[in-house]
Amino acid sequence: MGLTLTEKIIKSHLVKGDMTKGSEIGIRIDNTLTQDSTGTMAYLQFEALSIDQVKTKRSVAYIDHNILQTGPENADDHLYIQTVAKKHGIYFSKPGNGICHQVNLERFDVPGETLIGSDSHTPTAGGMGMLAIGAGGLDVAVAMGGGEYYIINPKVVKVNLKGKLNTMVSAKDIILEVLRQVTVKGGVGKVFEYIGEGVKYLSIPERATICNMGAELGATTSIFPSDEKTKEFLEAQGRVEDFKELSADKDAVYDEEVVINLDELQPLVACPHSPDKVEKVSGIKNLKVNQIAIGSCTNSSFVDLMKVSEILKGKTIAENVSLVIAPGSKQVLTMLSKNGALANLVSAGARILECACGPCIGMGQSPSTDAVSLRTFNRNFEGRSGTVSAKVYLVSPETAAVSALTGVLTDPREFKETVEKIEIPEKFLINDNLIVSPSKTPEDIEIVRGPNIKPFPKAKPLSDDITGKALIKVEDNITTDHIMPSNAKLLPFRSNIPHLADFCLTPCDKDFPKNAKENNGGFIVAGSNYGQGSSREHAALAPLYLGIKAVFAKSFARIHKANLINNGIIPLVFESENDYDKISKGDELEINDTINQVQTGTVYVENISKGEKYKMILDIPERQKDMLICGGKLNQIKKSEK
Ligand code: MIC
Ligand code: SF4
Repeated sequence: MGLTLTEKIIKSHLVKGDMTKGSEIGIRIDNTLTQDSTGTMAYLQFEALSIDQVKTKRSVAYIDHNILQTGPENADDHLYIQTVAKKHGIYFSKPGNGICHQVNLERFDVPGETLIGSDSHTPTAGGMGMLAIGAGGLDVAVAMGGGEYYIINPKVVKVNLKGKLNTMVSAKDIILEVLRQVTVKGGVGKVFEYIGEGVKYLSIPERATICNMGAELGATTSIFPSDEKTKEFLEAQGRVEDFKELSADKDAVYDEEVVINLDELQPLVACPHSPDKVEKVSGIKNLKVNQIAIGSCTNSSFVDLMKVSEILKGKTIAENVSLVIAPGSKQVLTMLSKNGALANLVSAGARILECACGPCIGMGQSPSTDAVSLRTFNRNFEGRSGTVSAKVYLVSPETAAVSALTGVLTDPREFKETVEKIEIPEKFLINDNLIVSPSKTPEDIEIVRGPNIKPFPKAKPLSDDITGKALIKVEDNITTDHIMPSNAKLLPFRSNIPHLADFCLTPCDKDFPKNAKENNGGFIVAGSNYGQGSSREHAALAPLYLGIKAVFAKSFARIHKANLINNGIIPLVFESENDYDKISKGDELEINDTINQVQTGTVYVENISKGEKYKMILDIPERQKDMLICGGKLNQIKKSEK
């Protein structure tokens, strides 16, 4: 029986476990990446491991998220990351060089290798035929130290791309269609492997767009084969030696299949407030638009922005629209400025932003009250833009550019002028002068720590009797943006958990932090897909700081669940979803004989206030059960070193 591409890469990197589907496996990690908003924590944790030099083939630290410098905090964190990187063998991509996933694609991704990153959109590298997975900072720290990375051996879904896209329909519409079919929770425990005749028409940045937004499916990752297009791209990036042809075996067996007829695909839009609320652009009439934002790690490549420039050339954006554009990298911005495309954008009325995440993570450009904002990004969770009442719609660059001209959401196929087909250039402009190499004399490097860098909270070994109140009860699909909001005011405190904790879960209940502190911690009760979205460990560290001992949910998102366990918080799943309805906020709850119960994988929770008992499931491997008993990953590592 043949293997899928996913299975081939896993097999060649397997260090723990076997290829049984659904069982836990440990894989060797060739590459890591971090960005600044999760990076400070990841490097503090790396330092706690006391390892001198990283043991990966390549590790890169990016500055791309926390780029607004309205006080010293972000700049201090940049300096900390720059010095810690230089000392420990890590490449450092300076602010201005671009968004981690875009730059990694251009300069570092290698087909067939593994990558984990402290960012949920790390799967972008799947466009290059890499097995690339988003993880919590601590898992990345351990991988930098040479430790394996653990996942549940995923199911592999074949996404069969039939036919060829029509003009003005693009890669973004493909992933929106996958999201429409599969939903934001349909991808948990799966890898989406793209095959079919449509693949050969998609360039690497287009494939990267699809894999990037595959994160919104809750998937482990997404991947494309490495073929002629991959070779062309690597050649144009001056690194053809990294090319290796890779594909699934002809007789590979897939666990599921999704079919997309590209010829029939239309421009799509994800409506507020979820990436899977997908509709046809042509079906939404007269939606007046206030803001349009083009960029983010999903759609900020050279090809994307060239298409936008072609559409805007010689025109002016509508009076009611504010258009902001953030190129994905210095390479993209330099090329646009050399070939004149930048002039087209600026003279049409675009406001050009730094090559960084920017508005995607609420770092400036928050829309006006109740505004409609069209974005080429990947997430439209409520409030993420920095304006709670804003309605964010996710679209392709073509839809965004045409709508910028009309001022209403417009099907780009209505744009009747000929837009030149944009191919990737034969040679990209290569200049790595903003990538700082690690030091050859690391002992001479002093790590600079600003006053904002506070020690992170550490979990304690599991106690046998846990009591506390149900401090909050939340519904389905609570995102990490709810649990640990991120915006221009809070992002500077990513290395200061005591400060952040005062905002934990406040979009759901503004008194949650106060309540948690007054009650000495307690429990969180949640619906399904709890913790979807980002990889930010802060969504576990802030609850840990507030004394949260366990979360009871109908189901969990993959990265958040791992982050909770890494930090000693027990993620329990209701055996019967009806029990969710029975618990009320404020109920006194108790878990007895916790250590034994954790070991068995079935945990009974007593509701003292109501005289009831609920059966909960802890469906995790032995390694993670032991981790909970030790009080998190760092304690487990310390124990194993004794
Ligand atoms: C995001 O898109 O939410 C982020 C910001 O890139 C996060 C990381 C973070 O919270 O810092 C992610 O996706 O992992
Ligand atoms: Fe940055 Fe947005 Fe991409 Fe996250 S999703 S890495 S914030 S551009």
